[in-house]
Amino acid sequence: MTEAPASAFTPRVFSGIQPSGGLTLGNYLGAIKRFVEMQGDSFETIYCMVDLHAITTWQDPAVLRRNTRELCAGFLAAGIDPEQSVLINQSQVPEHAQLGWMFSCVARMGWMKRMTQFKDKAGKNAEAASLGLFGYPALMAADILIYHATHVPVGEDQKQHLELTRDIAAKFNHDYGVDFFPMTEPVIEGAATRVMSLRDGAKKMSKSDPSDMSRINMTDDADAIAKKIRKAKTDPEPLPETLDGLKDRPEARNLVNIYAALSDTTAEQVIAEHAGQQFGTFKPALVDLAVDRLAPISSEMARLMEAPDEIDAILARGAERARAIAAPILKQTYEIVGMVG
Ligand code: AQP
Repeated sequence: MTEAPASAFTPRVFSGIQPSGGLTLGNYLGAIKRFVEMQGDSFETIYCMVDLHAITTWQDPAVLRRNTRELCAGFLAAGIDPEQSVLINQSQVPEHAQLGWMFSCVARMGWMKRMTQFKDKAGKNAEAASLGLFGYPALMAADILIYHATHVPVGEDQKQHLELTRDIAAKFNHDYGVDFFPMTEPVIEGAATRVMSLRDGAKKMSKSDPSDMSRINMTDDADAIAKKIRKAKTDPEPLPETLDGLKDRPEARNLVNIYAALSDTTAEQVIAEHAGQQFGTFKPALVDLAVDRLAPISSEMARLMEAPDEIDAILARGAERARAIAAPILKQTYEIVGMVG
């Protein structure tokens, strides 16, 4: 477990997930499972459904509402305790967007143009992408820094945005001659910081991939999980004796990483236990493990989705607790910048 180092700032964890689709195994292993592990005495923990980020690409309102509640159900079912952690949806805490605007004025165009996720998501038609999609990382910096968060557990794909968050904090502190925003540490740890598509080992597993067979959804039942793993792209070779032997075998490496993360061990240990096995043997073992770990989460999610009022009450209470931290930080930011109020 990550220990909080001594610092002038309260050790505080913030992280978020977009309700832009159903939760995937990538979101679970790269983010939510880590969020659960960071709950405890070392940190205050704040976890967020970043609905304002989701609308950087068009969302059907009814689907967005459902996805936000389902994401909250996913957090709870995976083990986030709403008493111990503050659980919120971003739009109920307006300070995120208010600080987001300030940071849009701190971040430089040149920095934003280097963001690879914008290039990936905008694709060939960048001119038609929303201004929000381009400015997204400034709002993400605000999500984190509105709480003076010191640690942010994320998957590998968010590393560049976290570097930008530090750049924004440093420039703000420098421009106004203060030591106000912390240099947030990314926490990118575990065996599955980048879970890849089950159809293409060069592509990240993603909730918006058009192929449902490319991902395991946290709402998939045992049959769907088994079918997707059985059909996952692999190669004809058996598993090697050492991890080095997986260097040029991205699909095989991905399944080993998933196995390691689900069983709370390392890829090295998985190889040590399964060396020489064909995928005809390894895949059924992975199916059993995945069903064992994921089925309780999906059935609890389904149960929670029967009680949307309970979810809404948890989010309303979370917003109250979050605003108690965020409002004074926003007020001080305004004072530093010179707003009369
Ligand atoms: N494949 C992945 N492996 C490990 N971690 C992942 N994360 C996402 N995909 C993987 C981590 O999940 C957190 C939330 O991500 P997000 O939903 O806010 O945005 P994203 O990274 O853009 O996720 P998706 O699934 O790819 O969404 P869409 O398809 O809407 O773009 C982050 O910590 C991320 O690192």
